[in-house]
Amino acid sequence: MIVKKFEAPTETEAVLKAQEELGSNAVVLNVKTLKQRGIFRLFKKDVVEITAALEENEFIGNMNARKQGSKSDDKNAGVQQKQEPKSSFSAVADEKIDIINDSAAIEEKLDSLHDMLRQQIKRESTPRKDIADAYEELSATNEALQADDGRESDARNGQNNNFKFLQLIYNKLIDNEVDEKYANMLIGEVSSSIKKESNIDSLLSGVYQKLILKLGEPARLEPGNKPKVVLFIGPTGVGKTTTIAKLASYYKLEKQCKVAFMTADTYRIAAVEQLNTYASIIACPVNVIYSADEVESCLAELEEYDLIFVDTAGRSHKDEEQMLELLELRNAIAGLSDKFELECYLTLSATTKYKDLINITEMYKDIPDYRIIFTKLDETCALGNILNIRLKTGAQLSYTTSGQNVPNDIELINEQSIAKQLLGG
Ligand SMILES: Nc1nc2c(ncn2[C@@H]2O[C@H](COP(=O)(O)OP(=O)(O)OP(=O)(O)O)[C@@H](O)[C@H]2O)c(=O)[nH]1
Ligand SMILES: [Mg+2]
Repeated sequence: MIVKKFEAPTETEAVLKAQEELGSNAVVLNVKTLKQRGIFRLFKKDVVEITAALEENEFIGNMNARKQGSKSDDKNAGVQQKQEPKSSFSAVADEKIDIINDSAAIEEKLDSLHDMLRQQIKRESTPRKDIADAYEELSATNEALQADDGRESDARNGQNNNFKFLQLIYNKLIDNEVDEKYANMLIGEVSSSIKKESNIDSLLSGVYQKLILKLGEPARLEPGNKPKVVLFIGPTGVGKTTTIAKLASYYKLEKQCKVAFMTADTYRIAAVEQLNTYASIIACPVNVIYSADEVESCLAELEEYDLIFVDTAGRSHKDEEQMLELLELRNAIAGLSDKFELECYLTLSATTKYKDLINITEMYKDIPDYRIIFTKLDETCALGNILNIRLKTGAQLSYTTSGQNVPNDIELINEQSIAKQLLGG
């Protein structure tokens, strides 16, 4: 892989520079703003530095195409061109660095990440060693490939293999619908810490650990010292009521908590009936409220309960009036903080397009301190949006649901399993 940094006043200009030099297939691995320091900052503007990369074979192809182009130009002009000194890129290309050409072999190895990471999680006491064990084979393959060609495995070959490997991980993240911005950030962070002695094991371990850190510790619903009001908000049909039923059943039946329901979803009779059905199965009271004014009196009746789950009507994130009503409801509950704790859960479907999720979270940005539940994981195979939304909102991830069965199809978010899927799924 050819890796090079380009500087320009804006990101777009830096990307154009990279494309001019490396070709249109160049991939941006990292974007950084370089601040001017000292006295220069008064006179010079900050510049954007991008790290761009391109596969050797594509680079060689581009170089050949350019050579062809310039040869025919020369012929046409009838001018004998003096041989230009080789740029560092063509020198690299000419050397035909002995990288792992068989990217399919590495892809296959990446696919087997599941097993490797499962082993790592099982033996958490020595995670680094497990990764090395699992990837020993891949490293051996690399060495064999280099030895086969009769070439020495020098430091540059090692570096190129590392960048090639990072490129494959980058592709995996994109396949799994991680936003390009976050994939670049992640790979950029790891690539900037590459050392001479880095190898595939340490890179994979680095990316995996960064993913886990970025996904963060999952936030579990816990009964508090005061009665806790657990408010569910989110777009229509994402599974708010079903998720409430799953959590309420768990806390009532497994944890012996005193559980009650309150619903503000009076837009549809079926919605109240749906909650009543679940409530009657687990024998919990249901209070219905029609506006935020009724919150205080309604909660006064539920003071002796540990958890009061509040269902709300699905809101179109495009309807600002509905969003205001929701905010009023939330604020009315928060206003009773001397008697009740409040925990708010924004419920999102993992099947929603990222662009729509961005709009949805924009509309809920006035609701402070919400946690996120992702539903319908069973209906998608790309989990990139979980990472995207976590990084976009900074909100803690909480639960995931993966089916319609109450109470079974819910679990505390498993950041290790999500990281595994993002890398290998
Ligand atoms: N496949 C799948 N379906 C789910 C999941 N969670 C909920 N559902 C289904 O999604 C549909 C909508 O669920 P609800 O719980 O009514 O959704 P809601 O957000 O309360 O909907 P509104 O109140 O209309 O806004 C139902 O058919 C649920 O069975 C899940 O994790 N996976
Ligand atoms: Mg509902």
